[in-house]
Formats: sequence, structure tokens, C-alpha cells
Amino acid sequence: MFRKILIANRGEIAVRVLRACHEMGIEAVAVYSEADRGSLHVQLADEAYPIGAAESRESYLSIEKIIGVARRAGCGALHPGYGFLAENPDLARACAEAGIVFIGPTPEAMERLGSKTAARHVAREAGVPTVPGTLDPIADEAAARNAAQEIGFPLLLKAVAGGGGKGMRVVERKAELEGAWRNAGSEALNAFGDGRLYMEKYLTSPRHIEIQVFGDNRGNVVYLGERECSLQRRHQKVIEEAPSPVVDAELRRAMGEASVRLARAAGYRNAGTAEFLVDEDGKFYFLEVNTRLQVEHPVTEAVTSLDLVKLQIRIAAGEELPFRQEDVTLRGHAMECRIYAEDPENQFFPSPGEILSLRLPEGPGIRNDVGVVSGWTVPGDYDPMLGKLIAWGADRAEAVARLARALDEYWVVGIKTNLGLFRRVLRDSEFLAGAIHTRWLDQWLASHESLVAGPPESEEQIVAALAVALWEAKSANGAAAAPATPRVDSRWKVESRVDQLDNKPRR
Ligand code: MV4
Repeated sequence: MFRKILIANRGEIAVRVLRACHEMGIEAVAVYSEADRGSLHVQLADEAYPIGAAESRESYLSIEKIIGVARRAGCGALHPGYGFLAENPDLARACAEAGIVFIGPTPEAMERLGSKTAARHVAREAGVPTVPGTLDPIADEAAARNAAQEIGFPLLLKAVAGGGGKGMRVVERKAELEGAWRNAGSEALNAFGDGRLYMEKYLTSPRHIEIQVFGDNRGNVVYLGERECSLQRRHQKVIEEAPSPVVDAELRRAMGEASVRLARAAGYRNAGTAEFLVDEDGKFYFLEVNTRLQVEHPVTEAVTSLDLVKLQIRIAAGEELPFRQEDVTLRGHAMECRIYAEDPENQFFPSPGEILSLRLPEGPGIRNDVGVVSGWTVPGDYDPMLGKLIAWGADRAEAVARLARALDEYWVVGIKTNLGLFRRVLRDSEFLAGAIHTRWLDQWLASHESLVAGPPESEEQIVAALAVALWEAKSANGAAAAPATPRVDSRWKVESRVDQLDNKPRR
């Protein structure tokens, strides 16, 4: 087993990986940018090394600097987390060249699945259903017109190098094709340095359901059930759950076995996720493979009783998967909210700043994966996710009740968050019935305008937080350092507006 692992990431996922290391008796080495000097992942690491300026390019995206630290610190392996360099085959290659084990798939498997059209080919060869459309990149607009004729409208233009909805355009009718072709192509070129596009039939309100797979170095591949990820806002997942309310044992097995065939065909090992669309008839279509540990992995951990990060580390160290497919059992239901520092009243713009007071919920069935602490200033340089709140229950109703209860206990003062959005979505009757799809949240938001403002803490709580923050600032630095009053004051005003809205719902 490894003696020391470098964690090439920040925030809650760096903390998550570091905890797995410590439970396994492995030393965890952190890297940090100038904005993260005082961050939780640095505090908890056994060693921490600065790697440059706040800007990601100068720090968390620098393969050279990260490999340099891993060498200097004597790390036997590197965990990339998610985002940043996690799906960059160049990092996996640089690790191999430096004699460091990359905790993830091989660079070849990453490349095979990184191109969406290449992945569609792999899926087809493995007998995995794909959305009807082109298997290869489309050469030019004339070829696009021909393909559109065959596929029919509505259709979807997608970037070959894509992901996250960038370079994606719905085309409702023939007349829109030319403009969409140009826009999607230039957007893809901008985002990925690769403007190539392909085409799929557009499914109007499918569910987004993904299968967790794991492969070891000895040819064993298993699936660990599904995650329902249909609740998204602008291609950002917001609430995830396992199992999906619409997946029964038969569909789970069919999607699971398809995912395992796909992983085998790609020569996949370590953790991966196969994404599918599922239509109203329960027909499923492969979309793409994410070649990393995902943000929402805790809901799978909760229902499988497995620790996916430890599993990743064991497999990277050459160990065999410690169980077979028939040993995998699902128990209960789990649901996760992604808590963001963002302003629901202002188009969900990031809301970085100092956390004056933070109270995390606890109690039965609650897990917090958080990368921040009270008094920490959330930098504006990165994804503004503060952490994830995960609830487990014996069934979906209990998981939802625990999550709702925990959301009411959650308290963040000093910055704006999307907590209020969750408190309201979790009371929605369609959501409670599990009747959701990929466009559900965007539609819900459009019809619940201005009802998603900040959390309804009482004025007493705000006053108490202000008093505590003032007292802490005083005892730490003398009378000079008081928290900025205007921020708290304006927040108070937001709260009183929310209370008024709460009393008079618009719809
Ligand atoms: C689709 C689709 C419908 N039809 N493909 C979005 C990001 C990428 N991972 C794949 N995505 C989708 N691909 C076909 N052929 C629907 C989505 C989709 C989506 C679309 C619009 C609004 C929100 C969405 C959320 C998840 C998936």
C-alpha cells in the first residue's frame, strides 16, 4: 500500500480524499494556491505545499507544479479529485513518467471515452443503446443538413469534446440549423479548442440517470447501482439521489450490465460513471462516461455501505475488487444537496466572501462533506460549492424528511447561499412524488420567481450571529477588527423581505 498520497485538488473533495487516506494509515499531502493558504484541506493535511497564484491556471491546473510537489514530498500516488485535471490524460501520463501511481483510469481509457463520438462507437460495439444520431463528427454544414434530414427534428447539436452542455444547441426546425451550427461550433472551439460537432435526436424531457462502475486491474468490473441526477440548473446538478425513484430491479440490472460491457470494451479500471438518458417508457440511451470520482458519489456510498475513495486507492495499489457483483446490495435511500455560495435573487451569481458564522446540521442519517469553516473567506476564484449535505433514510420519504430537517438546521451567515431553494423544492408535491426530469428545475424556477431567496433564519439568529462574530473578531485581534457591518445589515434586509414573501406566496 502507498505510504503517502498527493491530493491534487482543493475544497470538500480534497478533505474527502484526505479522510480516506488517514483511515487507511496513509499520509495526505495537500497542495494549495495563494487563495487557499488557510483552508480546511491545508489544515487537515500532513504536509501542504504552495503551488502558486489563486488563478487555477497558475496552481491547480499546473501539471508541472503538482508533479514537482509529488516528487519532492515522496508521494507514491496522486488522487486528482474531480474537476481541474481529473479527466486530463496528460496528468495521468505525467504521473506514469514520474513513477507515481495515478488513482484513476489509464490515459488511454480516458482518451477513448473523452471524445463523445469515440465513446458512442465503443457503446455501439458493446451493444449499449445510444441516442439515434451520427456516430462520427460532422464534416460541414451540408453534411449537417443531410444528417438532420435523416434524424428528424427536434435534434441536438453536441460538441465532440463536450460535456456540461457547452457547445450544445437544440434545433427545433430546419431553418434554425444554420445558425445553431455556427454558434455551437464556435462555442465548442472556445471552450475545448475543438469545434467539431455531432448530432443526436433530441429527447424532450428525459431523466438523467447514471451508473457507478468500478474495475480493478485483474479484469473484474462491477456496477454499484444508479444515481438519479435529473435535478439540474443550466447543466449543473443540484440534487442527486440513489436509488432513482423510477428504476426497478430489472432496469437497474439492464443499465448496470450495459455499463459493465461498456467499461470492459474501453479497458476501464478504477471508478467511472456511465451517463444515460431514460425516457418515459423506461428506455435508456447511453450519453457519455465520466472518467473520475463524481461530486455525488456519497449517495452511492450511503446505499451500498461502501467507501468509494478507499476502493479507488486499493484498486490503484493493485488490489483485487474485494467483492463480486452478487455481493452488492442496496439498502435504503440517500439524497444530496449541493450547497453553493450563490445568490438566488440575482441569477445565482457566485457570492464569495467571509463566512461569519456556520452551523452544520447533524443527527440521524446526516452527512456533511464540507470544505469550509466559520471565519474562512470563500475565494471568488473557484467553483463556489461550499459542500454537500447528504441524508440517508430507510426509504425515500425518510431521506427527504431528514434532508428537510437538516436544511432547517443549516445556518450560513455572511454570504448568500442556495439553501432557501432546497427548503422550497423539498416541499414541492411533484418533487416529493419523484416526478422530475432534466428540465423540471428550470421550469420550476421560472414559475417560482423571487420565492427562492435566502434562508428564513429569524432576526434573533442574525443578531446572535453578528454578536458572536463581533466578539470573536475582538478577542482575536483587539477592537480593530470588526466584521463589515454593511454586509450583515443588507443581509438583514434580505431576510425581512423573505419573511414578507413567505407570508404571501405569489402562486
Ligand atoms: C441530451 C438531452 C436530450 N436529448 N441529449 C446535457 C449535458 C450532457 N451531459 C448531455 N445532456 C443532455 N443530452 C439528447 N439527445 C438532454 C440532456 C440534458 C439536459 C438538456 C437540457 C436541459 C437540462 C439537461 C439536463 C441533463 C441532460
